[in-house]
Amino acid sequence: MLNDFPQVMTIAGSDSDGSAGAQADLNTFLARHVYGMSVLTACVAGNSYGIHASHSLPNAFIDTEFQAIADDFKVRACKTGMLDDAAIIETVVANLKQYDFGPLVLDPVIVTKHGALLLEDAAFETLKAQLIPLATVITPNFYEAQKLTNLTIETPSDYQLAADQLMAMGAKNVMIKGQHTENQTIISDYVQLADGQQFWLTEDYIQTTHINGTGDSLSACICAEIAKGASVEAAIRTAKKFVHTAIANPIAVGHRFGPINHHANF
Ligand code: PXL
Repeated sequence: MLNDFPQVMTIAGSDSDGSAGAQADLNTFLARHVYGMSVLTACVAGNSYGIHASHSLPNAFIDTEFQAIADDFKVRACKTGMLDDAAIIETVVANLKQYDFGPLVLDPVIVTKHGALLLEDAAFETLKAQLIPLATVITPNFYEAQKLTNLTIETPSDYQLAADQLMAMGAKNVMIKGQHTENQTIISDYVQLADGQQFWLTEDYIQTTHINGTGDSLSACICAEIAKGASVEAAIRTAKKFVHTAIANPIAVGHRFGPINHHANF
């Protein structure tokens, strides 16, 4: 066998309700026609009401997950999601340096939209110093970009400043997902690329409670497109549209904050 079907890997937490984390990533990989694998870092007991418990997996086991994939598969691109603590970040960094898993899309997951912490405070410095330098693309939301740069982001030039800082930390390309404030009918994300391009991606804002897994799916889609040979710019543009379609066509699942709809993209 040539092992040449496009293969990707997510390094993320499992979310039991299927709306976010590794489950959202794998749904996205399927929808984008790549073969998806997962290195699980943690298991979260969650549903549409929120997160009820979370346990990280042992570092030695995470090491073995990486090794099992590296020994057998040809991963063309990978992404990170929930990493939980500094020791897990160090394990992930060591494995990314040991093996060639292709370009890394780093989704710096810190806290869920509903306030649950997915990365310990003490892990920020490790994330900045060790993982960001390995990132081909970093996709913070507005809140995560502020936490990582210590900036207050309000104006378009604040977004640019934050992206400059993330690039100075070593990220090659940056997409900062914009804030949505009340009465805003559009939502814009800021993109700054290694080749110097800077642009905004804008879509209509959709009023819905079904947005779980949005950031996970966006970064997973960028990862999938890069694995198939797309440029970073094309991958980011495709991912923005992919997520918009999945939000614009909600499915009735759960009672409260539901998932985006990956089926809408088949
Ligand atoms: O969407 C952020 C996220 C990432 N990873 C896991 C999660 C969540 C949100 O609930 O549970 C495992």
